[in-house]
Amino acid sequence: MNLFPAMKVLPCLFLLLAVSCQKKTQALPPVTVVTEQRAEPDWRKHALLTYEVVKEFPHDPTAFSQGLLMSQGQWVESTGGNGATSIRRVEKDTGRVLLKKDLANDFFGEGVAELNGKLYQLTWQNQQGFVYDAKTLQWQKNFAYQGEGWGLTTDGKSLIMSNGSERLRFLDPTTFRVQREVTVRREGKPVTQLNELEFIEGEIFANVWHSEEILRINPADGTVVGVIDLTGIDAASPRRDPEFVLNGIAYDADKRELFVTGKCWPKIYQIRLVEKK
Ligand SMILES: [Ca+2]
Repeated sequence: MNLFPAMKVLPCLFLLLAVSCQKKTQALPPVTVVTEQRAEPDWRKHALLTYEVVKEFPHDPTAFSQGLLMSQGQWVESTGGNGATSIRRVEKDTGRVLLKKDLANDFFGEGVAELNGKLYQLTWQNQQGFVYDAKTLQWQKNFAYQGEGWGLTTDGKSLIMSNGSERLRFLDPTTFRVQREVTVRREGKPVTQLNELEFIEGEIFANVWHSEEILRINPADGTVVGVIDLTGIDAASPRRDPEFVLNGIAYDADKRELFVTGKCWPKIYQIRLVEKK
């Protein structure tokens, strides 16, 4: 029996054990867990809110606003009307149109959302939506859906769509399949005519057609958790048409700035939400 190889290996084993034992007894370096706590917005505390105007921005008074969002410091707007439908990028402070794509006369534009470098635009009754490159507005493809298209936003994963009813539909942004739907209920009763949308701090803010209220909706189950009363916000502007109603919510998530406008309103208002007493 030749013990020599074992004799050679044993000291190595002892050495390894010694090292591993030493490692076990060594104090672990302190672990610093960096968690970026995003403070809850103040408005979350109140179910009934109203507004203070922080700043006014120019808005094209011929833009029949059906979808509004903030993208890299610029407005993206989808306008409606047969023969007046467009998607555009607009300079925030001046209202200057930087890029604009007009759609054919038989399309009536509706909501718009930005996700992963693409813009998604709905149409009202065409049952066709469009995908564009978000920076260049270069058209990429069409997509189909059932029923009418009204408002559109995103929670960063799904497209969230209204259709004038009390239902909000969550769509896969790649296949456009319906993932789920929620019924929006205010004090237990379904609310119809849900229009322009914006996903804000984990909630869905929704315009209601012909109303000066914005609803705050829990995306999990459709419950209305709060209401924002915007009565009179554009009262100083000349009202040329009863259809020129509040419609358009945009949010700058980095700066936590909230903006609203309406169809053919001459202004976009940056607002601060305050408790309605
Ligand atoms: Ca919006």
